[in-house]
Amino acid sequence: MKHRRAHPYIRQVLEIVKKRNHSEPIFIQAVQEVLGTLGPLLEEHPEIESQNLLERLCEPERQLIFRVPWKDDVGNVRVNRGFRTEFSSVLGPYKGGLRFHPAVNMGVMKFLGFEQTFKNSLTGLSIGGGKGGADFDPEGKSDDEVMRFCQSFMSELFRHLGPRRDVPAGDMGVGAREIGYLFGQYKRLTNQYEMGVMTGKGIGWGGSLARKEATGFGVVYFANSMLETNGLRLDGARCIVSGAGNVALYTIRKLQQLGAQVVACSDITGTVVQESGIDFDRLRAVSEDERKHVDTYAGLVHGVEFREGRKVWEVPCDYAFPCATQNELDEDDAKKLVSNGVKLVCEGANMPCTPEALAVFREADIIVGPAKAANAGGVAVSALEMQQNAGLERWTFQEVDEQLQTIMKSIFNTCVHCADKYATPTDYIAGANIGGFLRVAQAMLSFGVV
Ligand code: NDP
Ligand code: 2IT
Repeated sequence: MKHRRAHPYIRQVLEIVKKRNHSEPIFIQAVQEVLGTLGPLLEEHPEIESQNLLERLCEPERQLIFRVPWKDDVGNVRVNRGFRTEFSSVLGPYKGGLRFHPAVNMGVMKFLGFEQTFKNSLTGLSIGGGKGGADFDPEGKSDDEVMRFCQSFMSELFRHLGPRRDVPAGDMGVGAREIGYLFGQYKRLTNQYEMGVMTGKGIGWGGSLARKEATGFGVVYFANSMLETNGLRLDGARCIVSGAGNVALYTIRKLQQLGAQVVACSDITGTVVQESGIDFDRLRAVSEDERKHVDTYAGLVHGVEFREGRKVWEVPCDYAFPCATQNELDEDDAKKLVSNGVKLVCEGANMPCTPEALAVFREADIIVGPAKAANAGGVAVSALEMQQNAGLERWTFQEVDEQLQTIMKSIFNTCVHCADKYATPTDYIAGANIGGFLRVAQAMLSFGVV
């Protein structure tokens, strides 16, 4: 492995980042992972150090924290904390999803905003990086409660948004229903029908066809490029996917369309194993329509084994797709996967593998598709949604899907090119970090110290 030793400037910036963000280990993890791969650039580009680009890039442009009061169905007044990290606007308006999940805090928002900045850069499109959300738990909430929460959340956030300022979308716990309530409140407060202010909208009111499918489909397109390059195939392969939400569902869908056998998936209740292959339509209905979990799916479908509270990684497979959440795949999970013969791991979720797990994969020469490249299809199609909104256009599913494939291919080529030039040919992690960084860095240099 070339160039893994930390350069003194990188060490110095890491020390500053650790000190400044000592209560946010998850943010430090994300920064460490990126900065640890940028060393080879420093000799070729001395301006990175002389203009102190790395320290500047590790500090979000703006961070918002706000109170979100709302009333539950029995009349209690509840309070949540809302966030928006406006990380970088050098390549375009802040762009990134909103997450409603009890584990949300500023550190999580910052790690996601940081990752988003590089991811959005990799797409080649004009989108900056941001992320937001709240520590609101949608689990068990009624439709009315979710609506009131979204309205209260937007009553503060709206003043910071705009099609050329900051454009949110969905993430964990935020799908079409929430985007509808949020957009409705934005429209009411501003008295303007600004379609391009949010993405992931409903198809009838400014949404793009294929946005719902885009992240999962993109993950599989990216995996397929890695496989082809390394002389492997999806057709007939045995795959496992963690999660059963938006990204997991459409990863499963595309894997099956391309001839792979998806034998297991999971959620917070546990893992389902189905040797005959997951029944996509039933799983989609349970998860998307009914908002229920894989334990319900297991009760409905024949030939399914339900492993309560267990992770999916113990199920033997050729290729693994972590599509649930950060740090869901740790060192022990990685060792289990390797001993069961896994050949490729492609990250659908943001930062799903711990650094220790990645070290196990590196040691065992497992191909890893890094999240910021592999899951960029979602935000890429969000940018296509913005483009359609700006031009009052409506593209067919096929047109959007074709553009998605082209974008994923181009992201893969960037990763290969940068890995080849600055690391080792299959180090797609370094390739993605470097490729994403270079475009942001060049724009920052052009703008001066601002
Ligand atoms: P969803 O809320 O639709 O789904 C999340 C899924 O992960 C659910 O099935 C959830 O289960 C499961 N899950 C959450 N935590 C755990 C856990 N600790 N163990 C096992 N399962 C868990 O979110 P998305 O599918 O949208 O997002 C998934 C990941 O993909 C996130 O990391 C997100 O940031 C990332 N991502 C999403 C994009 C998008 O367009 N939506 C784009 C790019 C990345 P349960 O319902 O039981 O809690
Ligand atoms: O993590 C992500 O890339 C997303 N949640 C999608 C962001 C977006 O703006 O579509």
